[in-house]
Amino acid sequence: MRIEKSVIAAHNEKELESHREQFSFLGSQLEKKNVNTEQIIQKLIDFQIAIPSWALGAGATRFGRFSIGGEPSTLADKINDVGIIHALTKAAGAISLHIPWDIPEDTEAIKELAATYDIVFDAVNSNTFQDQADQEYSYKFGSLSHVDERVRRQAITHNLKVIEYGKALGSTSITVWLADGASFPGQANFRIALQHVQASLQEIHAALPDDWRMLIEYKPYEPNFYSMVIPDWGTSLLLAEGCGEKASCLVDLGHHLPNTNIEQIVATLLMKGKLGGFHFNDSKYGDDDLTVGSIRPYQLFLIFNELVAGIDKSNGSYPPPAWMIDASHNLKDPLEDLIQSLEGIRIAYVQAMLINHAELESAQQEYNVVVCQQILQDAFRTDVRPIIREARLRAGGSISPLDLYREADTRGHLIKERGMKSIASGL
Ligand code: PSV
Ligand code: MN
Repeated sequence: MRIEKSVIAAHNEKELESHREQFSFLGSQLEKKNVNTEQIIQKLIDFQIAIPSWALGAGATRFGRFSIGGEPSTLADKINDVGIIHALTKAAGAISLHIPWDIPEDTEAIKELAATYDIVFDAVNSNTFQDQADQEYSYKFGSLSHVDERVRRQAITHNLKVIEYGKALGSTSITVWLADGASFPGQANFRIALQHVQASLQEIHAALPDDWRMLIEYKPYEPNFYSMVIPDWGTSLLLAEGCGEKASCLVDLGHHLPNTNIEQIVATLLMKGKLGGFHFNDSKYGDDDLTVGSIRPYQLFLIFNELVAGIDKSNGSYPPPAWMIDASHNLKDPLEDLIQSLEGIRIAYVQAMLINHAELESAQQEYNVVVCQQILQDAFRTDVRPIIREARLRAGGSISPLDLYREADTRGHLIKERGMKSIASGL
């Protein structure tokens, strides 16, 4: 199923008058504060977020999985689903593949299909956290950190193969996330495990094409519960620096212990030029993979404040991080959930762009704590949704993507096409 431009235009027509009123009111309010709304809209139109190929079907907890019907069971179906999201939002012009869940059999045909939806291929992800039917050695006790050289070799070879798939698709980065670690004290030698991972990553890094990046993702626990070999941003940075120029860190919002100051981590990595990628989601306790902005929208806004400030300060010398949503959907229709996540991300981004950094910096210089807070909260409490709707409208998307998704009975059509029992590969 495709959402045709004419359907979007007809739906927009109904909403146009009310949208224009809201946008012009907000525009005049912001003008008084010297905010350049036009510039913000352009930045928003350019800001594209990748959809992970594994988040398009029903997720699961270890207690159960509830199918939603019409799930995409092939890579082509997954691209089609991202195409629907992108047609509606004009914010998701990229897909991120996880290998071997999504091995493209006919790369050219897949690329052509993606191009018809205006979708490019973002980071490719390797998977050495599960065993595959045809693999010789098990990853039960680890992969790049394993004590057995043959297991490490197998995992390195897999990563090199993932780079080859990525090259064929036009990706320019690989994300490495390791489940390696230990669930019991004494189970593993911390130093040896880290040395193995460093050496393995160096080998993968050496195989990267010139214009590629390797993004090293960290996570404090799960699936291992006592220690992970790459538990935090510090270890990720240490490994990235040990690899070289093309290696950097990937921040997944769900991969922090409760109350960690993620915005400070973001600022530090940006300062070091080592923030390479971002996985958006939201959480209350752990790696809950919930809809972006559903639990802690203020934290997301503070993170975007650091991103906007850090990237702007670099005056274009800093390649923007690879942006991706990494979520899982147990209760909602995944496409609706992803549309909500995109909205949450874009709201935080626009609010952060409202902050007058010169004013904030001078208030910081004077330790004017009250004004500092005021500047941030004034931006956070602005309802910027009319700007987001305007950006979507100008880019050819829908003013109200979620409403149109439902009115067009998109899930109903997908169920008719694919049946109730189709299952998406992934977690
Ligand atoms: C691990 O929790 C993670 O965040 C990594 O990015 C994986 O690639 C992804 O989720 C899917 O398991
Ligand atoms: Mn992730």
